[in-house]
Amino acid sequence: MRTAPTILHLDMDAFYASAEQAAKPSLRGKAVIVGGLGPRGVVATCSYEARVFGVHSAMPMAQARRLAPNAAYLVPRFGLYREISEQVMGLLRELSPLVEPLSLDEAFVDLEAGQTAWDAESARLTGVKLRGDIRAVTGLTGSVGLAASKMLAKIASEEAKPDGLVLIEPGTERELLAPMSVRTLPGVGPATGDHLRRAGITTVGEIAEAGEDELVRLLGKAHGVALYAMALAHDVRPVVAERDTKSVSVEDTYDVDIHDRVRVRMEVQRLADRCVRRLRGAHLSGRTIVLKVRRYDFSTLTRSETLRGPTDDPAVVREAAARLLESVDTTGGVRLLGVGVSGLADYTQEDLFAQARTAAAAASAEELEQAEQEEAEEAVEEPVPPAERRWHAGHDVRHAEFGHGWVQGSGLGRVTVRFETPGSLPGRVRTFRSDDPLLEGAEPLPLVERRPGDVGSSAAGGEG
Ligand code: DCP
Ligand code: MG
Repeated sequence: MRTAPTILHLDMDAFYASAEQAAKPSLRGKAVIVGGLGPRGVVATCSYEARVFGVHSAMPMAQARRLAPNAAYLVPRFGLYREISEQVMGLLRELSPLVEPLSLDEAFVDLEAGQTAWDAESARLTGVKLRGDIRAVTGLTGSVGLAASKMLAKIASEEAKPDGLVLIEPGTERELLAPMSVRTLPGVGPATGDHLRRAGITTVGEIAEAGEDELVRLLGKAHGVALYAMALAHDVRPVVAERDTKSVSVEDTYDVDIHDRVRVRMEVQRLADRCVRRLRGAHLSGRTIVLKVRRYDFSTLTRSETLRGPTDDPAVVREAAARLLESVDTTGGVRLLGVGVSGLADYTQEDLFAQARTAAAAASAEELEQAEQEEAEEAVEEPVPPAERRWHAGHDVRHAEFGHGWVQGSGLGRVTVRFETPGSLPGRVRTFRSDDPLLEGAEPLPLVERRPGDVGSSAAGGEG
């Protein structure tokens, strides 16, 4: 294990909720809850102001409404969060080639590998500067943990929350871990926690005292040995940069859950086409088609089908993805879909597929181009025709007379809009008929105004 605290873990604070507060001045300092607002919706996250009422991620929305009836309830805007995430990951990649993203708002960085830190002091300075840069570029706060291992760096950032930095000096790890709950350790969920508690073990220190043999008796060889090592703060897992290409995949998260089965099928076809374009772009073909579905309640399924040989034929990938979809129940709504191809070969076995390529398959190349065209057009068009437009709480709108705002609520043929922007003072509310022709959907505005020469302008285009 290394001897300097040069592994950094970053985790943005109340990520989706903070982004919404930054976008909507009237919500700053207030309880904000982001998630599915339908009858079976769950909380994605909430602001720290809402957490004092006991609201937390993955809680049923109905329960959150009972606990915090006066909070602002918003539908997530994944496009916005993804953009912010890219800015943040760009800043991390300026620190090191070894950046391991764990989710949109969380990543490990090996500072030593980037030569941006070599001891406690340089690591702390790098962490402080990073937090400042994140603030300047995104307008949001992130918490930083620094330690000599991934496990401790993550524990440190958790301790630092919200809006802080904690550095764990190498050598102090065991002392620090000892009084903490066993649940702090990675891989200890409710079941293992209960199991240990029945054996009288509730803290990390008690695991260390119990000894490896006892842990193995309690939890079996693999889990016991691993847990004992973690209790002693032994963790030599390296920071791994985004993996070498073992698969090519594309996915989309939807701002609003898709309930309509026909629409789900259409999206899967579109993703299959996009995936094949990527595959062809990289001069690859693959044997295994993978479908990924995340449902309204965050349960995530993957289904796969392996073909006899590798393909880069859009018709074949589409058909396989469609078949896989038929085995997945999507009635509660779908928030993410993905299509991937793995089992890659770096050539196309044209001859193998020669027999399979029918006139239809030949035509599909054309269709593919057409789909591409359509996708490009879609980007500039209103996604939903005005006649059947639905107003989603939290989404941006533009009124021809009153300017930019966001939907505060809607129903009974009315929509209430608050007119404010990230840089404005808290704005006023006005109510319109939901078919008001002067009102239209709008794209999110940047949270921080960009000026040429800002750190942001280099980060925005940053890549690994
Ligand atoms: N998220 C989600 N559903 C969950 C957990 C998280 O949709 N069950 C989303 C919303 C979060 C984001 O992922 O904003 C990041 O998750 P975190 O666990 O890091 O939670 P936050 O960033 O919201 O809060 P914290 O300050 O505790 O990190
Ligand atoms: Mg977070």
